Amino acid sequence: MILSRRRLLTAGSTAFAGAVIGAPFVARAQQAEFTYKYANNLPETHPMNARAREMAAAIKAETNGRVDLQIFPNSQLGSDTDTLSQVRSGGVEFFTLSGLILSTLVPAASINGVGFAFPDYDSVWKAMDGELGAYVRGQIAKANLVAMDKIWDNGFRQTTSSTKPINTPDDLKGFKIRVPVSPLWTSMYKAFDSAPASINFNEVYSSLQTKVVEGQENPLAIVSTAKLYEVQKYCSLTNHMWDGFWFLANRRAWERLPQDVRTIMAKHINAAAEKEREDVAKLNANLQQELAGKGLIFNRPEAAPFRDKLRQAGFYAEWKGKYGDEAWAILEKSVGKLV
Ligand code: X2X
Repeated sequence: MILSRRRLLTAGSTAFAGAVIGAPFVARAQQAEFTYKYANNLPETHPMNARAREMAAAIKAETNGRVDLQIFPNSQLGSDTDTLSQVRSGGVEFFTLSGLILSTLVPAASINGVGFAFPDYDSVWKAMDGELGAYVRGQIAKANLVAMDKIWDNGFRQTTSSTKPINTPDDLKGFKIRVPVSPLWTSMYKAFDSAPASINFNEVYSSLQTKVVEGQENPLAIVSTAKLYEVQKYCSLTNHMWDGFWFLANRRAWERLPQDVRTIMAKHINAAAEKEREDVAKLNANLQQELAGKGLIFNRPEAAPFRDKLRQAGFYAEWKGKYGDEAWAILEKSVGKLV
């Protein structure tokens, strides 16, 4: 059958129209229903941001594009102190923050950072995924923030210096050390008769470079990814504190999300936390050789003299009084008697 040119064009246009109208609507890149900001203070190369990027992609996929979680690493939206204000006001919807810095708002949140308390990762996760973590999340909820169930890992903190290794508590006397903005950090180094300077992380590298401070303390994964080895000479494996990051949500922003979206997001955020923990523990266990290759000189001091000095200075008794008997009892269940 020979179709006239007119018939073909008519048929073609009808077919085309049918194809467009009848075919399932091919979604343009669907505009997200919820575009939320997640801020953190770590370098893009830190496992936290690698896992966060995976997490954001998984959330977008499982919500069919309804949620676009935008990641702002490296204190891009402001210092920790600024960003804590923003997550409280809703300027950002999510923020990962050390409980020790959060303690400026939620005092109990620093309890996992009590000096020389946790001996190893087994005791850390038993506490933070158990009774102590639940207690702290309950306290955080009273500040109108939501903390996801799984805390992210920062690691056991080590002491770096441009002037000398730290072998004994006496080496900390007069030591000009940067500490994050947190009453517990300041209190601990004052108990060692050091000279602690409270500085947000985004100013640490320059403070070390200009010798405003001699040293700082952080897990090896941070010393490496923030390139602190470029401005430090010694690294003393003091293991003086375990520190983590609560994945915090602004309550109003979190509750604006439909329940099914919240369930999907919480699942992927907590799964990312558990993968990040594995990454960080591996990094912290294997980085010493790499950092020594970059010039850092390592030593491993005994912990007992430091713990004895804190006890003699009344540090543990002071913080037992600040946290209260209930919280302190939960901590000692995990780490043994401290006072
Ligand atoms: O500020 C620090 O030292 C850091 C990056 O470890 C924290 O966020 C607590």
